[in-house]
Amino acid sequence: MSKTIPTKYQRLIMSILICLSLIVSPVSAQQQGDIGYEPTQSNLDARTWFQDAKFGLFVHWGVYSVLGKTGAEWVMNHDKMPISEYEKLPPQFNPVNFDADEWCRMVKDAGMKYITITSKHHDGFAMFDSKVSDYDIVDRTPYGKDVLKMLDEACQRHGLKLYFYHSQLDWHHHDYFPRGRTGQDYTGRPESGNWYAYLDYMDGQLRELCTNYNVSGIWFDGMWDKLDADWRLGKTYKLIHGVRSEIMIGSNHHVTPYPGEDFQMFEKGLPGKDPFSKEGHVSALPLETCETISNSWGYNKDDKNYKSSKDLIRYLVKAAGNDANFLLNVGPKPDGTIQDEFKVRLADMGAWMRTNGESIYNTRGGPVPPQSWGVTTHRGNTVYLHVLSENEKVIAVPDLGGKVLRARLLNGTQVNYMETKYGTLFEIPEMFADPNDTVIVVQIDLK
Ligand code: FHN
Repeated sequence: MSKTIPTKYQRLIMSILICLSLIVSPVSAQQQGDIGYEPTQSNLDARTWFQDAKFGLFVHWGVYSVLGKTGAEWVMNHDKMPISEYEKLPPQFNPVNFDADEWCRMVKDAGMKYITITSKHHDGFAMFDSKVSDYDIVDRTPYGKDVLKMLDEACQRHGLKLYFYHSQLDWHHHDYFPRGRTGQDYTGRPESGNWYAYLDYMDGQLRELCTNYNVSGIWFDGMWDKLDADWRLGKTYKLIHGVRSEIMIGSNHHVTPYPGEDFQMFEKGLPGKDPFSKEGHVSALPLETCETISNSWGYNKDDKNYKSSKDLIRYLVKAAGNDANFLLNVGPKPDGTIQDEFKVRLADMGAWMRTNGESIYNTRGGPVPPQSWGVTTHRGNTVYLHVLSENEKVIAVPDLGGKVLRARLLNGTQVNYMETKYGTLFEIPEMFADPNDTVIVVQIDLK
């Protein structure tokens, strides 16, 4: 019932297939990732922790928040701002109200276990104290402090794990050349550059992030800008795992994971059903789906399209029912605070998780695939039926993998059921139905 890491045999087959593909593929071996990668036990343990954690906060925060307008973190490309214009933003970025402990308290109250925050987005601006560039928060803003270091220390105080979103795509660096689909002529960069010098620069910042911070994973994004380029993934992935093998690597490239990647993410959709996947392939790696509360990742004061707390709770439940984590995003304001519309929804999710978290945390998806009435999660011989369709009186559940021994609600209320040769019928206790998600706890006698 639980998702398995590919066996050595499966990995060997995968490596052979990748090597065969290199014979016909012009892209270098490096592009194919860290061929022959074998996760260490500490990395496998990190994957298990991640899968048990289920729920995290995504944070898109950068100098673009100063404008806080349509385009948000894409405003440079959206408004075709030349670098000379965009570089007027860092001197205006002064998040004097940033309180890392307050963020961590909000995250824990929401029932989240980790934070994934932008160390560098496509604009190329480093939200940490980098020594390989002065285009960073310490050297270019009046605030002058390393917010990632402050957040790292707060996460350790509050028992949260920290992951960094790092953009491989860079609209500022002159050596990001040839250009990809974005960050074209408007930036004012010369029509020349040394691509491998850019990758060395990117690897230099990744080494800083993996060495100087207690980071648990790197969430790459932006390869899609020029997917056929030689991204030298093997070297980068070896660098990261060489610092600490348990640092998990994921990349939002929307194609089948490459060797060296430790988890697979999906954006704005459940695994294999998101609008971006080119191959729709769901791997055997730990899975995560990410979504916004409004329609914007970065701060956009004009975006009032907030999803309801109910929809967000159900998204978390459906993610768990698809064996995936839910990474829910906020875009902090330029002063370092998080808007009330986001905080109230996170608080609502935390209240629901305090009552129902047993059916989410430390579970895996299934045993039955998503149904018309909802999804299931399980832990050992306990199966949780998440009834999402409202006003159901009875639901029919296919084979649960064993005889049903008893069924109840999380509040202990007995649930009547009848086993048939087609599966089991469960009666929903009407007075205790939860419009967000009615959870039925089923103990089964594992065959
Ligand atoms: O271009 C980025 C976007 O700004 C945001 O970071 C999302 C989050 O997953 N990823 C890319 C769009 O697919």
